[in-house]
Amino acid sequence: MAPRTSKSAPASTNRTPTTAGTAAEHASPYRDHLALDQVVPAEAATPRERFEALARTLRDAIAPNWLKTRALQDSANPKRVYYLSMEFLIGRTLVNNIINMRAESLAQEALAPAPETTWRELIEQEPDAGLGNGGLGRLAACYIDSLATLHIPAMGYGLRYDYGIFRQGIENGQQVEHPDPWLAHSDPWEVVRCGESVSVPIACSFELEHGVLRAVSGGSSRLMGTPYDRPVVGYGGETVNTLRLWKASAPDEFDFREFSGGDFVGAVVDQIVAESVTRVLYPDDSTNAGQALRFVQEYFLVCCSLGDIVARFRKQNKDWQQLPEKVAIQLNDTHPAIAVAELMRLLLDEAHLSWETAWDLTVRTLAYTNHTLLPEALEKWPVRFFERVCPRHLELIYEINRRFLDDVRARYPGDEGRIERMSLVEEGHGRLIRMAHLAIVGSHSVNGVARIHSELLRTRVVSDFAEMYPDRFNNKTNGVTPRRWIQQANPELARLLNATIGDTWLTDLSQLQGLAARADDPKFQEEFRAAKRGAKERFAEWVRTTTGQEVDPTTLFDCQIKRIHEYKRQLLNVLHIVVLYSQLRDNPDLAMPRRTFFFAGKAAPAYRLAKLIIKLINDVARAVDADPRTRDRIRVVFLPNYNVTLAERLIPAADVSEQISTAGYEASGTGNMKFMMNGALTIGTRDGATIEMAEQAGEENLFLFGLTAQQVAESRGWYDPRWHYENEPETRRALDLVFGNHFSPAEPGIYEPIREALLTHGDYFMHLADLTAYAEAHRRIGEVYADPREWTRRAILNVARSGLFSSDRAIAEYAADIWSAEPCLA
Ligand code: 26W
Repeated sequence: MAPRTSKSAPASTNRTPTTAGTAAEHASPYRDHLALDQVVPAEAATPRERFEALARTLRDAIAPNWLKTRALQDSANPKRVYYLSMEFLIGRTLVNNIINMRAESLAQEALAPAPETTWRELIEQEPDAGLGNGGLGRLAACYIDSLATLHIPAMGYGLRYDYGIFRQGIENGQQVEHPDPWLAHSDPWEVVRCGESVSVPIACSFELEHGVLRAVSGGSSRLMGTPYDRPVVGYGGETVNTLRLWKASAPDEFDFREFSGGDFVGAVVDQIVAESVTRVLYPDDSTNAGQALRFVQEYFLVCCSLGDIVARFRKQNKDWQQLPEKVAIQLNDTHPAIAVAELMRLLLDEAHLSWETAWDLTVRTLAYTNHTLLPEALEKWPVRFFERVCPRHLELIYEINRRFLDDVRARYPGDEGRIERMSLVEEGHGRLIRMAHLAIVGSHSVNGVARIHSELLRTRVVSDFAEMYPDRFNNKTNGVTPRRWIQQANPELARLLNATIGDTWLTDLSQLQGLAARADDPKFQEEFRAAKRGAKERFAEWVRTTTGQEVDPTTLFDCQIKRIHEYKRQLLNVLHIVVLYSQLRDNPDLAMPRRTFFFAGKAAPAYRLAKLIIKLINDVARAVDADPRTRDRIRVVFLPNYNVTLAERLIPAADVSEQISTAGYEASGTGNMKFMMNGALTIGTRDGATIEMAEQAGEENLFLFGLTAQQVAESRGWYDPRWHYENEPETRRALDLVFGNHFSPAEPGIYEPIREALLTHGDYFMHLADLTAYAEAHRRIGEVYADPREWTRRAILNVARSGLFSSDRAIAEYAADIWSAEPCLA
């Protein structure tokens, strides 16, 4: 494996051992890395130096297979899959690579005889790669793991942001955003490929004005995209694919000097301006902020990636007609949808194909996944952005639209309303390009991410398109990788699974079915409970050491962890907690298991109401804690800075998973699946993939409640939240506490915007409509939890029936139905 293993290598002789003889005895690639890269003796290395040395050691083991995978794919010339995404929320890599390389012993030997604490300390050195906002970014990370595990020749393409999603601090109960300089230390996984840089034309130039990037028309410029490659190790380590992230900079010094007339200072400024294109990830989840810099980011990702893809295709194939047989490009939401125009540009302007041929190849190569039904999240870009940045693409989009609308007219003569609805261009004060329409027209496949979501997409959001192109529309229910979300996050459960059903579940999650027969087995139940107890104790210990807060692992752990958004209804959860708080104050004898309610999640920095909900959660937490009647019965904990690593810590410890979105609004959810496979029971609405989870597990093994998507839609006309306030005493009492400043005595009126949203503006997300049913579902939870055998039985059945929600299953479906891609193995 690793090249530098020789005991007589110069490294070991150059070292000055603290104890004579130990150096030769312990010579190892790991020690060599400490000595040669970090230039420290192993005994004196800091945790960070140990982390880097171990990561390098592992990379040495990965590199030969990375090369082999590339060589194999170069010679076999298979169909390749390209996953284009503005976000890859990969989190930490070290333990994941150890697992997928099956290199546990290598890691143990490297560190021996270091104690367990050294190992833990080392792992903590790696920052989370937070290159995403939430579900869409994390899904991309699970999918590249599965693509490699299934040996599919594939590449992820994204941006190498200097600053990932902000670090969330909580001050006086409020969210404060701090920058996340995750690359402050060099990253041991990435390999920069300067020789493969590409050049992206921009029709304008840019200026920095008070730190803000401004497009200036006139004067064209270029951006250079430099690829930074990260190995994506499939389980078993045989296939190592690549995640290629682009960094923006000004073209090389020489060009730039010429461009700026030998103005050295000007050239340096231009360099800074160019680099700001990949400086920071936009932290908006599900609202389209419409910023010009974001538009340039999307354009930059597409141009760099398509240039690269087409160059690779041309190296191995002479005939352009082969493109759809050799290349599948998946668009992760509309963020890279300008690929439709860029691929047309390449085929027309560079390959000189006819329009008809170019269009046929484009549509057969591209496919689009939609991830949200929220209208405010659908991307529409002002025409003037295209005029400034990429006028040729605008010209192409207009021509695509002209031909498309001709087809619509031919099919529906005289239906001008339909033409207006379907046009790629929205007319108004400023014309806008509808990116979802562009993506649908330019792709042969359009999919949603859970059955109900695909159905709503087809029947409500883009029904005109589904009518015109019925064969394009399909569903691909999301999945998550069991390597990270069971093996890595929950080693104790993983050991129990291995001992019970063997370890084939790691690559065939349907094997978990084998647990169902053990659901009533008292011995297995006890082992299962022990694993959960262990995870809860470890989590409580972690909370204590990192935040100083005490949480009691013998209480029921109830968790809602996800982005903060009105449709996800953290507010429903906290209103129910206020109901309980008020009941306990009246009746301290109320029968109910002791509960700890965990919340974690970030709010978009400009989303005022979401930030106010965080503040309310923290204020309620404080009041519950201060009252002796409630303090020992319920606790509320807001865990700051939710990220992939925090999810890995908390999910194994969860008893209850909160999936309580207003029905019809959560496209799929993927956290719901992670909780299920880790033995939490779900309290949830019939929304997203939770519907399919209930179908698998049996409805009786979840706590479903509330309006269905259809009922939500039907009651829009007449729903009146004030009715609930006036007729439901518990609802009224809870709201009166919140809006009567009980939780905010020092800041009276602070919750006025929440009151307005709920009672004046009609409670769009129907919190009050569902509150009573939600409280009733929680009461049922309390009852079942009081019976550990019944609770454990249900938890085991949930794990046993979670196999469908593996990303391996999802990727196998994409490969078969959309990409026609096959495994490529030696
Ligand atoms: C343009 C701003 C913007 C940014 C991100 C708009 C929309 C988004 C995403 C589409 C939001 C997102 O992450 N959607 C989530 O995707 C997951 C993976 O498919 C689903 O499981 C979640 O239900 C969905 O909310």
